[in-house]
Amino acid sequence: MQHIYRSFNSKSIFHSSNLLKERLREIIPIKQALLRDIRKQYGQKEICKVTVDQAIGGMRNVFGLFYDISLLDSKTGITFRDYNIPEIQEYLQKAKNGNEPLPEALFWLLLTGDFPSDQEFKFVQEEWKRRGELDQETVKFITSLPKQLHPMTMLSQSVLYLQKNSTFQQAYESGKATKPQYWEYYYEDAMDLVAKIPRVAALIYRHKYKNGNLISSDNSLDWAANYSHMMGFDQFNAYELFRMYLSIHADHEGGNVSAHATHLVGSALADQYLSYSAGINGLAGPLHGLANQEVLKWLIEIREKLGDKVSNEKIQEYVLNTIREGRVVPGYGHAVLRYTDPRYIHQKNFAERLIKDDPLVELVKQCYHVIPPVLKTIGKIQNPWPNVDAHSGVLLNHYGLKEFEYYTVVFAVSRALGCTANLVWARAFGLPIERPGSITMRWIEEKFGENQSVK
Ligand code: AMX
Repeated sequence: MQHIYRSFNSKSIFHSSNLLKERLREIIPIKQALLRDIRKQYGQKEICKVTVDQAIGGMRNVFGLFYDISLLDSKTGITFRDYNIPEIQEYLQKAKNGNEPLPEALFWLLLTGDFPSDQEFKFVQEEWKRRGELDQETVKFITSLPKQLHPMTMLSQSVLYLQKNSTFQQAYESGKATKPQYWEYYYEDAMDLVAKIPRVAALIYRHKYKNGNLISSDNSLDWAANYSHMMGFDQFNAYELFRMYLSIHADHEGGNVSAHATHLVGSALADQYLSYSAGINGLAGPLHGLANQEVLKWLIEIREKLGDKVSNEKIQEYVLNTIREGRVVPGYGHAVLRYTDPRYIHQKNFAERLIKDDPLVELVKQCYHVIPPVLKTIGKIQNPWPNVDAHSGVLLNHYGLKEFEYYTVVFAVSRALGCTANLVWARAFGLPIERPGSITMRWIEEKFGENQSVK
């Protein structure tokens, strides 16, 4: 417990030996000038038209958000600052004898657009160790949460509790923060929040499922491995799974519910804690991040109802029944992607490399061949292929994380990287409060109907 209780003495936020902040100080004026130029040159260009269907239908293919740190292509999937998943696996720092990218390095990439040098990578790692401890009151708050709460509810509440540490909120309230400095406070809050979030998440797990039998952090480990360790999973391959998982779920451009909710709330100058907790609440929806718990539930249900060795025909029938019952097939489909999610492929490769003879992993593999052809027969489904959530649960389950209700928390820990990095840039760019217009049925009828009274 010693590590968990030790409280952190914050240094001045303008401390000079802060490699990442120094790098941002160099880049931000350049990017600000670039954005000014872009607005000057292209500000009046039209990106796309918006139809009534799109306004009602969740704004698919309406490009109305500016989000600079990652981009999703419907065919090729996610790129983080222009690098796809195989590239980040190849170029980012890895653990000794490891194969998976380390989230510390990904965070540097998301914030700066550069792959970090070893020294820069080490800087982030050490900073997160230095900032990662939780004070005693926070530990007490988390370990007093009612155990019947969903772990995502516990996570959101814990992040809101941590808001007491927000340097931005304090500086704004005292009138000290000026607009050009906002990003610096958001940066400090991002570094604190990301450093602490694995401890918060592990405490929730041990409190809810392991009788409050807490495990101290081990600062000889990297950020992801330490999370795995504090959860109670100490095999090297479990560490590798956490490194991989926490890297590939970090960001998925700006329009998904968790990234967008964080960005939107942040646009009102709500600090990182308030904004990211809004993102967590969105991630807890079953059509978004909660799908990973739903997938495992669904797979276990198949095995319970149909036995260990399920035929392809039985799976097909099960899929059709799920749809007939008005449920979705979890882990399949996507609002943007139109092919198999590269994050799914990455996890599939991980499983093929490291996991032998796990019936649930085998079932996921079998589903990959069986489900898409069935979904293709349902005309309305735009994407019959698996998304990220179709695979992650069985991997976590394999290394001992059996409580599937908790899976979205691991997703949320990863999403902290993208959500908070984006907000640093949103403040650096001085983006305004978001306020799209909305319309009513009457407005539509009056605009397009015979009388056309709306201009
Ligand atoms: N099973 C059953 N029906 C599906 C389906 C699936 N996997 N995917 C789409 N559909 C249905 C939709 O519910 C919709 O039906 P409706 O018109 O009766 O409401 C219709 O097909 C058209 O949907 P779409 O345009 O293909 O997808 P969308 O953009 O509206 O929704 C998503 C995307 C992800 C919500 C949807 O595919 C879905 O519910 N998938 C299952 C849940 C899931 O895996 N979510 C995780 C997504 C990744 C993430 O955010 N973590």
